[in-house]
Amino acid sequence: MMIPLSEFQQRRQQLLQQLEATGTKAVAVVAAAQLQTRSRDTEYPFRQDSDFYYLTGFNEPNALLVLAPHAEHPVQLFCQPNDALAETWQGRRLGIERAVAELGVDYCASIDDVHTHLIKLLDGVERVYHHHQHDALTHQLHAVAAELRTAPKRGFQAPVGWIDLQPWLADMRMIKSANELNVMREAARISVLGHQRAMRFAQPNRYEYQVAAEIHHEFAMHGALAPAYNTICGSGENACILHYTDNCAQLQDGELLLIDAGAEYQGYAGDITRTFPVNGRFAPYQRDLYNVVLAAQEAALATLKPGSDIQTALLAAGKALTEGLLELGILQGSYADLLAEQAYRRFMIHGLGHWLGLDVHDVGTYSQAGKNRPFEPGMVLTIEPGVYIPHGMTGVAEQWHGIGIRIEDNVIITASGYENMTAAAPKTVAEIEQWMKQ
Ligand SMILES: [Mn+2]
Repeated sequence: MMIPLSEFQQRRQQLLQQLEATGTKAVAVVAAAQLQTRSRDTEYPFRQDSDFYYLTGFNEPNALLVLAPHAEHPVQLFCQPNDALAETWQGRRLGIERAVAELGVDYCASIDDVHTHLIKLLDGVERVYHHHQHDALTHQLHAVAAELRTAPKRGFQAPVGWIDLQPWLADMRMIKSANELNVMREAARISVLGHQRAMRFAQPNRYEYQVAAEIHHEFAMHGALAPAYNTICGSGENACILHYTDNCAQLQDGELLLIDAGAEYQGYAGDITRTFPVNGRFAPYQRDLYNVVLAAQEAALATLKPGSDIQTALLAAGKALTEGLLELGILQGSYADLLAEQAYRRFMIHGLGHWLGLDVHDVGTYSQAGKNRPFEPGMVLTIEPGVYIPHGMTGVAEQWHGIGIRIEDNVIITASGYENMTAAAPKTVAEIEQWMKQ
């Protein structure tokens, strides 16, 4: 399961056409990610820039893609040349010749010579589209422009328009192709396996990081080399810390364990959350609150279809949460008032979901012309309501304190509704207890 070369070429063609459609002489420049130091001379595992990967499928640092519709070679890549000694130390490189053949670009040269090439490529260009948030690239392009500006007598003309490329790529990446959806189904499938394994493994006295290690092992055994983001294994009150990644506590009998973990497969993210009892059996009060969150998730999921939007899903989830929390006495008052003042928001401070793709919190706008962006087939998002009641929360009976529950699935908007890619991860109380008994 892979994105074929033709699809990467098609994406570059689309960008070339958009550049031409500006009616100006315009180029786009996209940089690869750089290695990040972890400690002294060791680095974090390399993760490619998502936009660069989306356009190239190329997984090396120190590379630059230039799209120049007016140039003799409209698609140009600059990358690390083959170097026997460097490759012996640091790893294999694709190299110049193979880059042309395997990545399907029109022209490739060494990244060491990129400045000279950029002088030629940017001379006489009116607009440069690039990622404004990439400081190193911005700096590099401005240095090229500065040089062009100093030599008008040689006929050089520096670009005058510097435009952020990110919105174009965000729009492209938002609607997933059939190939992307297949890769994402695989990321989802592997993510489900990780959660299933965690449920089998968890028991009192084991540690949160040991549960995380089980999940990562399962990911690797199914071809996902890394998690898509730092795995969250929060037992007891740790579940109330939304981005808890310490994962250092020992699991206690009687607590719930919240796991938010997803595999990265071929660059695409899975992002599942499940909450289950460490000892395999929900206490009655835990089950009751769990079912409130589950009902909210199901209510939100039921609204998903083309033309609807995330606000509609949130409204449905909010109603279910208000109803459920009122029934349990966690909220008190009239349903209508509580709903109107969004009283449930005290227990769920985060959003209901987010776009999902190459980035776990994927690119793409959530509103359009001041309105929520309507769903279209091929959009992928998470639906993840939660309830969190940390210790000391005033106005809530003490039996609820120290409990955090979130349930998250990954869905594709289809022509008629939605497809839940992560439905196989045990989710109802009965499914979870059954699974954990095995
Ligand atoms: Mn998420």
